[in-house]
Amino acid sequence: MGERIAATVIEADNAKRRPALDADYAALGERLARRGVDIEAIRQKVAAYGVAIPSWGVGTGGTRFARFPGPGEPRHIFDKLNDCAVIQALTRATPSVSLHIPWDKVDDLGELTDTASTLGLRFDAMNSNTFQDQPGQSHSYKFGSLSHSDSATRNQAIEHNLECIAIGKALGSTALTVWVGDGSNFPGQSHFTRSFERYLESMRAIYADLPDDWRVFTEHKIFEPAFYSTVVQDWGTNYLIAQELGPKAFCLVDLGHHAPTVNIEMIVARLVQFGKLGGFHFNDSRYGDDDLDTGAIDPYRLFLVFNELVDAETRGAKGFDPAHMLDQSHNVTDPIESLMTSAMEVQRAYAQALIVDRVALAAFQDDNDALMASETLKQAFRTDVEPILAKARLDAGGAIAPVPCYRAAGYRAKVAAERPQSTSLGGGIV
Ligand code: LRH
Ligand code: MN
Ligand code: MN
Repeated sequence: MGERIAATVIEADNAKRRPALDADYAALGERLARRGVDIEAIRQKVAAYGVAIPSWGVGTGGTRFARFPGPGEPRHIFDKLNDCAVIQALTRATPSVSLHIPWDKVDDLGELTDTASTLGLRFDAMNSNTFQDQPGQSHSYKFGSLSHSDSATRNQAIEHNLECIAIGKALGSTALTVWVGDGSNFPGQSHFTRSFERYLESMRAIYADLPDDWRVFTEHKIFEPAFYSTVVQDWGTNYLIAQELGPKAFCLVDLGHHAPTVNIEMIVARLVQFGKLGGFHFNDSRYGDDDLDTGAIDPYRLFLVFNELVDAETRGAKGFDPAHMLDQSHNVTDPIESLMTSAMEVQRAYAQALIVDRVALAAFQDDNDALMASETLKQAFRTDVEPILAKARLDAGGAIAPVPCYRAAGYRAKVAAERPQSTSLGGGIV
């Protein structure tokens, strides 16, 4: 298709909003200056920040019960890349895409690389998939993959991960994310120790194939699809995996993969402290792995996670270089609008964390002044940093207000005319 979002639409929409933004930015700049914060320094950091879009996020997801496909759903990886390019054009916060194999059919790697570079997109971590059976597959993952009791099934799962690395190498990716659905539904169904030993042995084979400049991220999840036990259930097991495998192995924290009351920001701090925080799958949830839009339910928790990240960045924590990705699934919204909103929420949490008065916070912590320590965080969280985000987008050629601008551009209607209505109604997406 021709121009995805006409530059003239962005310019016209920005022109309307520019006077208000300039006034708001100046007012916020004054307010922050009174707190000793230089707004320009914050804007530069925000402008340099990026979060990867999951290729699977631009389609409509579903629940275990149903899927309600939206208009203009991407048909293949090239449509998905176009949608990702729209998100990046408007938000300037999402320069890369995280692929999922074999959900993304990548037959022509040259064409894929060319398309991505024409669209100005890079490839982030590769995601493997051994939690579903694919047509023609020799061995079923019904009872597990990398930890399966049958070695031929484990080997098939290992081979798939090696293929993901090979594809990623051709695309310029430098990381592999491994999440397995392995686990059990009944007490006694599987032997905890033996299945974890088998998982580790399989992961060692994958690790051995990692190029020198690659990292592997293992992703834990407390439950689902297995409902009694999962092999990689929590950050403790995840940390053990990273320790066992070696220096290129790190833990990935998906915000939806913990028990509802778990203190995720503290897990982040622990993994940072021991040099094993690999990255994030950002999303939000209320009950389980809800995969709701990032910051939709508990933006304060997202801020507290970023508070730990900025703390680590500020004190130059050793080996600190986490990957940032979204991982969400959309049932009732236009996925492009949801992903844009989520990318901006992540950026907002980052900006708010950047303006925390860390000197004051440390002093309150040393004095055991619980109330003022908490208020110091709250002061940053309550600050409306939107003008900083909007200015960063504007300066980079993006939209001051991405969602209204996207609607004004009529992109969804245009692609709906080109892409046949999806008829896939089944549920079962993770
Ligand atoms: C599992 C998960 C994992 C998968 C993705 C589709 O719940 O978070 O990251 O790859 O969902
Ligand atoms: Mn995930
Ligand atoms: Mn998940």
